[in-house]
Amino acid sequence: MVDLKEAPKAMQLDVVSIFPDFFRGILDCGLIKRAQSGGQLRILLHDLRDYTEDRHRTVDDRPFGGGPGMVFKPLPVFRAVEAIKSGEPEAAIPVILLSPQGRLLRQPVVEELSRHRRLILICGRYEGVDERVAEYLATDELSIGDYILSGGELAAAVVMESVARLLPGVLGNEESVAQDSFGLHRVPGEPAAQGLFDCPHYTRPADFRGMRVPEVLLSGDHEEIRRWRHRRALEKTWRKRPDLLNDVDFSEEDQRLLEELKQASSPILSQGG
Ligand code: 9D3
Repeated sequence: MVDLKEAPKAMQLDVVSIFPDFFRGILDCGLIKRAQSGGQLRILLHDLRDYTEDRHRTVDDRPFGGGPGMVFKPLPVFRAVEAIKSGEPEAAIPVILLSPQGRLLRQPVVEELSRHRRLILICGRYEGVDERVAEYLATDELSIGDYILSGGELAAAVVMESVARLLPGVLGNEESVAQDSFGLHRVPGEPAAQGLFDCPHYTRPADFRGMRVPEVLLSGDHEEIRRWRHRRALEKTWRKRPDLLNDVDFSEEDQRLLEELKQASSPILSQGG
């Protein structure tokens, strides 16, 4: 008999999509597979067509008021979510609609999601989903970035992986320790993704077709290496994503370092943050 109180805390993701097969390869590989076999994650795929009520299993219809394309009908989506929630006494499960109009998925949002015991993910397609789904059924609307996809499936997969790696026990010791071992300056309580970029990494050979690994890394001087890595992390962030630096609380030493870097180089490209 399994004692439920002792069972590992696991997260369950219920995904509603017209292409459940899209996720098969993702569930069977790498970190997400490991999280599932380790018992930290359970992913249930639901075919939206199973929740239709007509003979043709129709999920979409033409938009009221005219215009091109098709819109997901509300009924199958509502029925799917109601069926998934049934058996859950208290229905406080977040219902997340993946949509280009959603709030942007960034690491703090991923952290927030990872604290729930269950999530329901709804993948839209076509021109979109009947607005009543966003207004009355979904508790949250998420986008993974400002570019156009054909549907929410890829976005749901991004949510899956980014959340799975935060579940306790999913990352191996090496990986999680590696995240913290560089002594980089970060926003307290936030992971590297919201702080600074990592420093550059190199492996053997030390000379690859005349492209040499920075000498300091071969020196064995660990204090010198630590300072070099920190400086390069600051520099890389300043050059590639200067917007990220706005969110970081720097020590006085780092502020001096940054001023130096800003004198010496300019951003390669500016991206909106
Ligand atoms: C051609 C229709 N578009 C008008 C500009 C609106 C539109 C509706 C539905 C565009 C894309 C989609 C399908 N995309 C998603 O469902 C989606 C998405 C995305 O496209 N980009 C970033 N994140 C996400 S999350 C879901």
